[in-house]
Amino acid sequence: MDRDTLLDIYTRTMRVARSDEKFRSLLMTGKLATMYYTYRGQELVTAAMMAALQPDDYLVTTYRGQHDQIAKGVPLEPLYAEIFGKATGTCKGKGGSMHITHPDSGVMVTTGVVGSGLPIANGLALASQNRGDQRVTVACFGDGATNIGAFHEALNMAQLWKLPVIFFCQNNRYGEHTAFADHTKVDSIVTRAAAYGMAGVSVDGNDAEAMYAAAKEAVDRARSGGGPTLIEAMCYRMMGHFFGADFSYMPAEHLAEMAAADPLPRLRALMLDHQFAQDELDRIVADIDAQIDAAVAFAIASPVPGPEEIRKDVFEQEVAA
Ligand SMILES: Cc1ncc(C[n+]2csc(CCOP(=O)(O)OP(=O)(O)O)c2C)c(N)n1
Ligand SMILES: [Mg+2]
Repeated sequence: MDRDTLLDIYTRTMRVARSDEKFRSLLMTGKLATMYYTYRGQELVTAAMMAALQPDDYLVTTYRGQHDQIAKGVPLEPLYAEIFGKATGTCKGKGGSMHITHPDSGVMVTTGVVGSGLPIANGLALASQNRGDQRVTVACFGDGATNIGAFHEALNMAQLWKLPVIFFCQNNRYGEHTAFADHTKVDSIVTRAAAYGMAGVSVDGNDAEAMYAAAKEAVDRARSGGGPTLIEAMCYRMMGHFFGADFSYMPAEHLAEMAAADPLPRLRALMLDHQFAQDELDRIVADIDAQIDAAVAFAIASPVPGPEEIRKDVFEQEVAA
C-alpha cells in the first residue's frame, strides 16, 4: 500500500475514533441526549473501505453509521448539528443520529431497520448502472442483519443483475446482545456469498493492508462491470450494543481477545513501521480534535428547527396545515 493511501486511512480512522470518544464524553457530561451506538473497535474497517471509494460513490448505512458517514466524508459541522437535532444539521435536525442523509457526500440513506438498507442499495446501484455513471454503492450492515430476508433477496438480485454494489458486513460478533454463535449456524458470513454465485471475502478488519486490499478489489470489480461482492470484515464491538448498555454478558476471554486486537495501536505501529514520524501523527490527531471542537461549538450554538418545519420535507409537496 502506498504512503498516501496509508495516511488517508490513518486520518479517516482517527477522525472516526476521536469523534466516537467525543460523542461518549458529550453523553456522559449531559451535553448531548440521544441514542448512540458506539463504534470503539470498528474504526479501521470503515476507514479502509471508504478510502477505496470516490467522493460521489453512494453509501447506505445503519444506526451505527456515524463512523461510516464520517469516514465517507460528511462534513463534521452539519453531521454534529444533526445529531444534536439542530436546524443546521444534514437533515435540518429532523432526522437525528439514526437518519443521517447527506447526498453531497454520497450518503443516501441511514436506517434503523436492520437489513432494510440492502435492497435500497440495489436500487441506487441499478440507477447508476442505467445511467452508466460508474458509481459504486456500498451497503454497510452487521452480522445480525444477515439473518433478515432482505439480505438474501438483495444478494440474489444484485448478482443476477451484476449491480455495482458492495455488501459490507461489519461482523462485530454480536447482534444486539446475542453472540454470533447463538444467532447463526455457519462459521462465517462469507460462505453465504457462494449461495448466490457472488464473489466474497472474509478479512481481518483490523489489518489495514488486508482490509484495504479487499475493499479495493471489490470497488474495482463493481466499477468495471464485474458485479457485486460480499465483504465480511471481522472486527470487535468493544463496548455494549448502545452507549450505556450493560455488556457483562461478554465473556472475559472475549474482552481480552478484543483488547489484544485493538485496531488503533496496531494502526499506529504500522504507521511508525512505514517511517511516519510520531509528531506528524500527533499533529493529525490535534487537527482532527480542533475540527471536532469547532463542530461541537457550531452544533451547540445552532437553533432547533421551528414548528413550521414539521410538515416540510415529508412529501414532495408540502401538506397544508
Ligand atoms: C427489522 C429489525 N429487527 C430488529 C431490530 C432491533 N435491533 C436493533 S440493532 C439489532 C442488532 C443488529 O445487529 P448487527 O446487524 O450485528 O449490527 P450491530 O448492531 O452489531 O452493528 C437489532 C436486532 C431492528 N432495529 N430492526
Ligand atoms: Mg453485529
